[in-house]
Amino acid sequence: MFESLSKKLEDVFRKIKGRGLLKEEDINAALKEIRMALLEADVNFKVVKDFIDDIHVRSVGREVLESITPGQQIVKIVHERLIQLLGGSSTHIKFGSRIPSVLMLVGLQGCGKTTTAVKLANFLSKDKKVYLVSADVYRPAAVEQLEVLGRTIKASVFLHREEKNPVNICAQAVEQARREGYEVLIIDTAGRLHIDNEMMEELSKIKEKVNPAEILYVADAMTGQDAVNVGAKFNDLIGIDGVIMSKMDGDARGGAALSLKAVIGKPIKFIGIGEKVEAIEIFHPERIASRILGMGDILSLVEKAQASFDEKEAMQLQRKIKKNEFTLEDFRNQIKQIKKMGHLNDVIGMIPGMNKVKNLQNAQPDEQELVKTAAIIDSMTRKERLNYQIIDGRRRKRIALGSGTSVQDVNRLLNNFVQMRKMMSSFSKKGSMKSLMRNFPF
Ligand SMILES: Nc1nc2c(ncn2[C@@H]2O[C@H](COP(=O)(O)OP(=O)(O)OP(=O)(O)O)[C@@H](O)[C@H]2O)c(=O)[nH]1
Ligand SMILES: [Mg+2]
Repeated sequence: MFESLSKKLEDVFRKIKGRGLLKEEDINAALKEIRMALLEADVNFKVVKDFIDDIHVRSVGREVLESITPGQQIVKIVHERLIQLLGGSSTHIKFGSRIPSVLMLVGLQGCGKTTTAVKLANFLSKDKKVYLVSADVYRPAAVEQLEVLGRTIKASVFLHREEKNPVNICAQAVEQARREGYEVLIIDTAGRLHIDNEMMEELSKIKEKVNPAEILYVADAMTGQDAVNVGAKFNDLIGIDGVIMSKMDGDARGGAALSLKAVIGKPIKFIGIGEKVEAIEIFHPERIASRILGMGDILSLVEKAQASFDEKEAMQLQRKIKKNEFTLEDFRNQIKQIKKMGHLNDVIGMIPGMNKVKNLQNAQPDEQELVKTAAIIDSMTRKERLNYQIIDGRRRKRIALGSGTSVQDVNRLLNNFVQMRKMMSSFSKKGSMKSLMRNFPF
């Protein structure tokens, strides 16, 4: 699921992520591709339109275009919007105050109601006493199916071989559950091929009779937009409280999951990810969004980078460099910032332009070297840090001793620093400050 969408989005982002400068045309081109990718993933076209319009508005603002990492900013915006599209944060079942809390599963034939009822019972039984009942009197083996599946998780199933009225069956099950001290009763209802009046009437009657804490619509992810449209009808006709999206392990394109909340306004609460009774998970919008964007931990790195590369500080630094006032103290602060971001090697790929510079200077920034550099600068007096020119031979010896390095190390650092300053001021005169800033301080 989502693989194809994920791959396409990664391709789009690869093109813009490493770039320091983005024009509005670049963003529009990227958004066009994102739009195509979403439509191909079978996301509702209206949902896609709103999504793209919204991202467009957020992306072409000055904060993004003039930031030091515009591509990353756009990935972040898309990520945030995807999370929203998927419902924001995870929503749990509300059990209410009645005992037992009745959960009613509804949905079309074969969408996975019976399997989901047992999965949910298994999931909830970790801290609740759960009872199951089948209200399907139409399909001959329906009750047995629930019974057999229920037995695999040692769940109790209400049995009613004589009663043929689904509403009565459910009412009796509630009574029985109350008598036996069950906290939750899950009703597995009968499915139909299509929504019809008879089905809805029956569900309405059950609802009226048992007053469920929640009605959960089981949506078959494999059926794409149909699952969304059918869900909307269920919601209109009997009202649903949430969705359990089954068969998320299949090769569905993901459009249903991405459209449901926006179209129906009801959250996905769980996902089914296999045929086994354990194959159910709480739905986490942020995790799914990260998975769709193939980012894993990258997002937190973006945040780290943003926190460290304070825009205001960067501007101040830029002014200093222009005036050739960049000091050893500024240098040390930059090293500290880099260190704040965590392990250097993890961060390197994150800093746009870093790879380019790495090749340019043919020197991989070395964590050890950074530590050493910081130690040497720390051993200087403030006066020395603000004016490197006063650091004579005697001072160099003292600094080496204080930092546990050699005079050669101190000499090398000072030479590099002077070189760097020269390079910076020449860069800044050529007007490519922005790209230099992004490569700073290597
Ligand atoms: N791969 C996969 N298969 C699932 C999942 N959930 C259900 N299934 C399969 O889908 C098929 C139908 O599941 P059921 O639970 O019988 O569906 P139902 O909605 O109860 O069907 P009816 O009672 O006939 O309306 C079964 O073969 C299940 O094993 C899932 O999350 N992943
Ligand atoms: Mg069933």
